[in-house]
Amino acid sequence: MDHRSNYPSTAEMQALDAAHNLHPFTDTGALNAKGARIITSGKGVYIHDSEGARILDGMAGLWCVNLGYGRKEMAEVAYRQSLELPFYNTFFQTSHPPALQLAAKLAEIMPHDLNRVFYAGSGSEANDTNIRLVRHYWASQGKPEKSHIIGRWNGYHGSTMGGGSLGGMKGIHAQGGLPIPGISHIDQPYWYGEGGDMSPEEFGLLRARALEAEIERLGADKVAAFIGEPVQGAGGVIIPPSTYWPEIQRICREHDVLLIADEVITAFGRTGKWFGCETFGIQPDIMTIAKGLSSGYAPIGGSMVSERMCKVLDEVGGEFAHGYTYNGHPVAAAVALENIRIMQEEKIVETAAADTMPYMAQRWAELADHPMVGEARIVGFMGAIELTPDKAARAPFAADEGTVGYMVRERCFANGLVMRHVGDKMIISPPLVLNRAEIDHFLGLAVKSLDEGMAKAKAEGVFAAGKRA
Ligand code: PXG
Repeated sequence: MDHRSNYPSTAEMQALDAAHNLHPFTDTGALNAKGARIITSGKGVYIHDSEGARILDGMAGLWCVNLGYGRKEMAEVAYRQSLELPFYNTFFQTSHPPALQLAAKLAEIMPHDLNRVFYAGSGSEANDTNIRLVRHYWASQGKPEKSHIIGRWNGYHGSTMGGGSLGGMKGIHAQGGLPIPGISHIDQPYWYGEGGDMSPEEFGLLRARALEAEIERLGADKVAAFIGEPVQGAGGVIIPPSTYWPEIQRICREHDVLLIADEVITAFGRTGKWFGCETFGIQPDIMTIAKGLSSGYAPIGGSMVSERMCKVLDEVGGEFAHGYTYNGHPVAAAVALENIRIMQEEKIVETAAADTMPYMAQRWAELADHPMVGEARIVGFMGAIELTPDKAARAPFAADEGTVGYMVRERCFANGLVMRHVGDKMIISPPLVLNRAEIDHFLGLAVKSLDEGMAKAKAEGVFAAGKRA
């Protein structure tokens, strides 16, 4: 099939895009001067652009196309459900088969007692639900002042008023009056960048205990919940030291603070188990899901809520005055259900965990030998490399953060590989169906792009080391 045949020319599409489409997290003026790259189709782990280039998608879209592109069954389910019942709400004492069947399936596959779902259309919406839900939970028990929520600097929980406030991205807080009141942030468990001379294990404990200090500062009777991603994704694939999560869990339990695991990225196989909580031994009270829930084929997210919390809410919560038109949208729910069916039947997580993820881990580790790589870390299919001009010192570049990362990203894109940069970290999150041959292809392109990026950084005089902030 000619992927370009049904569309106007690239230049025409870029002109329409520039005139009318405001892009997320983008300097629109700068993008319009250059023109967006137009992605027209996808198959397996590859995407195609309007010029006919084939690109290995090392980011699974945006951390979400776990199943890979082009699965017919997914399209057929969406088609059939659209004919049968394209929409109905679940507000006024009604339900419908896709919403209730997906809810039951989720309860079946979720760890411990995360048995009930409050649907949303996205991860941001689900985290906004979480803010209201945990506050409602404590208020229903006569503790309205137990409402403060603690997140982490460089955490990402979406970009709505609530999600952006829970997250600790300073660039987001700087626009639009965030964070909203009643939310504060502690430092992240980022050993490579902030661990100094400590061992990762010592550092993990130190950063976990920052939560205890913050709870004590505020008073446990004022703190509703802590929220964290098992592995920070948008912050640059920060894999916490092994000591971190057990200590966070202990602190939450001892101070009666709810634990929200934001698994928008880590759920549905990303870390090698079905849920990041299983990889890291976390038992959250609430789990945020989205992205891999439908492999990105339809927009859907949700909050998984523990049976323990729901029993309390059933008894004393009354009406929870919250909901979205598209709660449990029938087409999106049917697509998500089909996604889980395929993942289970084809044992996609189990196969990746047993074969391709360990192979990728071995190949990824080889990147640490590259002269510009200070660390190569990976869990499941979620990895990062730290670019540095001085490996031994784990030094940053003297140039503005992201200058060299962007150069490598540009070389990747030109070479047919999507590998993102977050500052001077390169990050990956490929579809879970990536096979061994594709991993070899991936690594070949990554090394080529690193070599070319390093040559460019040297040629432009930005390879020098700077000081850590
Ligand atoms: N929580 C986490 C952990 C996320 O990664 C959200 C919530 C928000 O989900 P929605 O569906 O509202 O986008 C996310 C989303 C990036 C990037 O730059 C990451 C996300 C979204 C956009 C960009 O890596 N993650």
